[in-house]
Amino acid sequence: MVRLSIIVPTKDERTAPDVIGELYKVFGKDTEVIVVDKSNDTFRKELEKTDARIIRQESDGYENALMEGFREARGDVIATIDADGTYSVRDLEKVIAALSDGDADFVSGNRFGHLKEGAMSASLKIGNGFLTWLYNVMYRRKLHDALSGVFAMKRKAFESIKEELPYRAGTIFFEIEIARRGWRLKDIPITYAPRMGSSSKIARVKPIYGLAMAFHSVRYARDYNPLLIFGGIGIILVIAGLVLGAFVIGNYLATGTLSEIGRALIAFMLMVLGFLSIMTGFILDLLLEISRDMHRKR
Ligand SMILES: Nc1nc2c(ncn2[C@@H]2O[C@H](COP(=O)(O)OP(=O)(O)O)[C@@H](O)[C@H]2O)c(=O)[nH]1
Ligand SMILES: [Mg+2]
Repeated sequence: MVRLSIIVPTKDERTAPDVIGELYKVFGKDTEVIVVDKSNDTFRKELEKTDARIIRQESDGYENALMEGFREARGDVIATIDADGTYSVRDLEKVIAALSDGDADFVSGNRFGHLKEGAMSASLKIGNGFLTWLYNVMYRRKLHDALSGVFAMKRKAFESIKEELPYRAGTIFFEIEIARRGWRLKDIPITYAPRMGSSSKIARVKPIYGLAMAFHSVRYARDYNPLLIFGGIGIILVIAGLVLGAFVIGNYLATGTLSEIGRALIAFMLMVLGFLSIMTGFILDLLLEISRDMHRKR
């Protein structure tokens, strides 16, 4: 019986064979290590010298790479670690151990726990912080780092998202899908070291990748947390309507004539739309709650 499967996504990483060697050293020879490889021939040859099973990735991107590896995994626990040498295998061991605490079905490593000097630029820190905050608000979670390259989950949690088609949201793709199905997520502090030798492979332009992540976080929360989305939009519309309305009334009181019919109509419309949006949020929230309840009872 395979108890643990570790998926290693790699794209031209010089450090990959060392990471794989370390995995066998820490977890033992019987561990299932699956490398999902998008490298050129030079790097491929080095990978083939290791004991890991290598899957050649035909699709693109980190998310597809992990999904392909996870689908092949046979372990009761399914985990991943990046091949770029920025994470420690000992930390992956801690993350996997934390799965047995009984309070989470998905555990990731929080890189802000022990962030080494030069491991993350100031702008990436801000970007990661914002995306983690957004994720937490949308999915009502309490992660400290939503974009870790080290995480582990129970097989039953993965089975529930197995058929999902990955979208470009990095680790957040997995965290969104896991959260939407009601599993418990947490993270524990780990060490994150600077990348040595080569630059990031995950996206051509990281700010655009970040925007895609933010978009997906909100997009999928619409089905998960409609009250927050529709309620938030509704409140903004109502406030805009009230401000415009106050302006029209102020003018009327000052001049004694109602000269701004157009503005008054727009203010009224904004408030009605806002009110409808809030009501939509409540109704969708209620329907979602009912459907979750039925799901639970089945
Ligand atoms: N198979 C595969 N691996 C990838 C791809 N993009 C990135 N990786 C690997 O995924 C891990 C994380 O990527 P990295 O460039 O370090 O992202 P960063 O840490 O966010 O800068 C590394 O081991 C990369 O080699 C891809 O398209 N396919
Ligand atoms: Mg990296």
